[in-house]
Amino acid sequence: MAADHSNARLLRDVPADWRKQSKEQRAAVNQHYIAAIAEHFRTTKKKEKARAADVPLEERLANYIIEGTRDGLVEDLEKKRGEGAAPLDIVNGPLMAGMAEVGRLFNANELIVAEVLQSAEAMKAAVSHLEQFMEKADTAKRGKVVLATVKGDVHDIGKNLVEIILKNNGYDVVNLGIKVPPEELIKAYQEHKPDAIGLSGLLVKSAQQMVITANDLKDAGIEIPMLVGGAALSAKFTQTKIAPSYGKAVCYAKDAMTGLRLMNELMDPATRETVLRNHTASGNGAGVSTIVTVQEIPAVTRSPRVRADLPIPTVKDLDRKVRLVPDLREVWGYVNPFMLYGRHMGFRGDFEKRLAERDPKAAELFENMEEVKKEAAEFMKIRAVWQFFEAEAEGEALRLFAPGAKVPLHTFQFGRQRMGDFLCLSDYVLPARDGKRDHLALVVVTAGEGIRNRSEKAKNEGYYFKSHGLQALAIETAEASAEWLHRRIREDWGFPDPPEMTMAQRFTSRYRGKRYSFGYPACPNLKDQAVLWKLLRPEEIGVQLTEGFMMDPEASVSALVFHHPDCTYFSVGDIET
Ligand code: B1M
Repeated sequence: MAADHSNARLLRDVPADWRKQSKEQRAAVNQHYIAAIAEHFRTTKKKEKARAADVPLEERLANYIIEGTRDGLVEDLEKKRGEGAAPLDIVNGPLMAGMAEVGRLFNANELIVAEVLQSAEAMKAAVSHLEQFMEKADTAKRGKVVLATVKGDVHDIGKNLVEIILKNNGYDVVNLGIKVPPEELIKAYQEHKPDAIGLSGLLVKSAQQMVITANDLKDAGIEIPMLVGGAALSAKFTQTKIAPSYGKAVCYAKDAMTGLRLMNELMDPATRETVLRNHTASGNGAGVSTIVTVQEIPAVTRSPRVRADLPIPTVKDLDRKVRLVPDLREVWGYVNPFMLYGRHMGFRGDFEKRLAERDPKAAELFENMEEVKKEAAEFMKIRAVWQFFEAEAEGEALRLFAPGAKVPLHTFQFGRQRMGDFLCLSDYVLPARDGKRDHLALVVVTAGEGIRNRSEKAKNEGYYFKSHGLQALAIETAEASAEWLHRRIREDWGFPDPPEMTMAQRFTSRYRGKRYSFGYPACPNLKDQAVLWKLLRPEEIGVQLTEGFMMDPEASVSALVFHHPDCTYFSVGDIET
């Protein structure tokens, strides 16, 4: 009790940034988490006990799936078989009922992605056990889907989540992988005769590739429904660009569960026609262009919001740096919990706060991710290449030079806002003064080496949480590495963060200067990635540029780093891509 009191006192004033916590505070925080986890498992056991003792067998089988647990599962499956139930009937009966309930609970915000993955793991374990007693001809399949990430795109994590959800809800999924050209999809269609084709992609460019792919599929005479998904896609783009290009039904799935719902509706004769009708556009999509709008150059050539009369900071050196970042744990301190636990693992609400309040869901997720980290620590590598370049700006042009050179190595042509503050990235480079130029840093970081294979292996073995967790950890480690390196670059520029700066402040970039990535709203032209490749040669850290200007491996980030204190995030609007 006394220890509890002193812990409470220590926890009351604990700083958010762990580096500012005393040894005692850190120990108290740890104890706090451990207590929350122990509490969680104590209550979980109770739940399982109640299930085992009081609940009828069919319901118990469904509960294994809903709760995502395998303890006692095989024993109960055997009991059910002992009652004379055919393996296929067990799958289609209580187990599928469990998965349906999982879907319902997820849609009602009662389950999170991490829990759905654990349910899928239980389902996979059950089906794997029953398969040995099934006839070859027995099939529990509700339909077949060919799934692929489009040409030029390396996005794997979203597509794989869809595969896991569909597979464990009774669908046969042929996952063709990433960077899949239309020809390969057409071949797969002929070979597998699927009921639907699912396309995935991360970037706007990939959404445009979907338009082209849809057109090629149409030309090959394919008419089955298509499902499309991805972060840069919208229902409107699907309806107005992809569907007309295909001429048949194209359904937008905002997440994996929506993909499942749409597949279920398509495979159900009672709902199929309505779904097809609602997702088919008229017109043939001809003339769909990859040009969104062509940007006009505004009359303003410098934003009045950005100061030009500041002293030019000096940089340490202009050498190209290629590094294996040794301290993975340190970089993990820069992972944004909102992204890792929230966006990717599905936790709703303030994860850190809920963890501190001993919320059992937060504690379990934290513990499970710690397991993933333990494994990742054995093989995950963070590699970085970066360099400061001399820079000069003129209007929207930004020129980069080799040290002291007169002729630029390259001139970027950025977009300028056509209203408001008329911002343009080139304004953030100070005019040369007294023979001295300003600088800009170019950066590429990756944490993706070996991730795809490891994640694929875990997925094939039915460890879905680990499979998804590894990919999520890798992509957020890439982002964290960029944050970590950016801090180091600020130090090299001579303006380290004040000691009182917290990680939360870093995540909202409350430091001097900003990091901009090609493809983001201030510099949307992805083709400029090719220039980065010429100047920085990131192949040396194992990152290749695809024909869609994406970085392979997926868990990679590129950026331009400016030091100007007036830097802000802004959008220049759509441009030619
Ligand atoms: Co970046 N990124 N990113 N990024 N990223 C976006 C997509 C962006 C919109 C941000 C922005 O501008 N505001 C922007 C794209 C804009 C554009 O295209 N011009 C962008 C950019 C530009 C980039 C880089 C190019 C930046 C750079 O470094 N120069 C770079 C590219 C990476 C590369 O080349 N390898 C990059 C990097 C990254 C990280 C690695 C740091 C990270 C991971 C990316 C990833 O997911 N692979 C990342 C993240 C996290 C994002 C945001 C914030 C979130 C993406 C996400 O949720 N991924 C995103 C902005 C945003 O959306 N708010 C952004 C998780 C994934 C599970 O979700 O892919 O949507 P998602 O999959 C879902 C659904 O879409 C659906 O189900 C899946 C599971 O629920 N679904 C289907 C998908 N496919 C389906 C198929 C189906 C059915 C459903 O068929 C049956």
